[in-house]
Amino acid sequence: MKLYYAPASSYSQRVLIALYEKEANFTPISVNLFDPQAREEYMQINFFTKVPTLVTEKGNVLFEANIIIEYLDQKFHNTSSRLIPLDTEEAIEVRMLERMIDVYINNGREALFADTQRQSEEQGKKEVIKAKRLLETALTMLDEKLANRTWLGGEEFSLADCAAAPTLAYLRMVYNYKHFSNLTNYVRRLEKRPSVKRVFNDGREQMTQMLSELKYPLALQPLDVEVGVRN
Ligand SMILES: N[C@@H](CCC(=O)N[C@@H](CS)C(=O)NCC(=O)O)C(=O)O
Repeated sequence: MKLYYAPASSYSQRVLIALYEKEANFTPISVNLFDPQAREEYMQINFFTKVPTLVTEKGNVLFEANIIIEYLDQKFHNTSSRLIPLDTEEAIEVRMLERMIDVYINNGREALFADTQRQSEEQGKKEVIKAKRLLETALTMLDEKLANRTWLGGEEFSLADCAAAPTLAYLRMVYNYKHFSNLTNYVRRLEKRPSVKRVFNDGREQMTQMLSELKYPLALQPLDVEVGVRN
């Protein structure tokens, strides 16, 4: 199995977390999408030029982080951890939570991030306010669920947690969610998990550099230090 990825890419990180949870053997191939030639070559593998891409042992090419994780969960179904529960209701909830993270939290994060790169008089437009409202609705829902759960789907680490880890870590650069206490405690647990720690350590350098090169530079925010976060 080959994984084409970028260390700082949140969607790549979702898949890497799943691979480490499954203790799967794979060949990592880091792709530099900022290099025009590398981009051109990678387009032969993934027409959308997005990371991650998994090439299976049979040579099938899989796009989309969730689909790759679903494949890994079925392929390595004998391992102790099921990233998508076997129970139908639990599985559907895990998938629903992942969608909420992708659609409302990640989109909200992207809208707030884009806003930081605008002149102040251009910031806070209607679309950004709307995206922030949806983001906060999703965070409220997750916070309520986490009142009596260890992980998002319950007591087992799942696909939803693979999605939440990078999304919530990067969200802190542009939105301080410390007032959601259950969520904050959950993120603390999440970031201590060995698979997540490993992925974040490997991605930190590339992300730090990318953020420092922005027009209006940003920085990764540790969970327990509150500096320079604009809400
Ligand atoms: N829906 C895709 C999203 C993948 C994605 O957006 N990847 C980003 C990095 S996090 C990317 O490759 N961006 C490069 C580009 O758009 O040129 C998935 O779930 O895998």
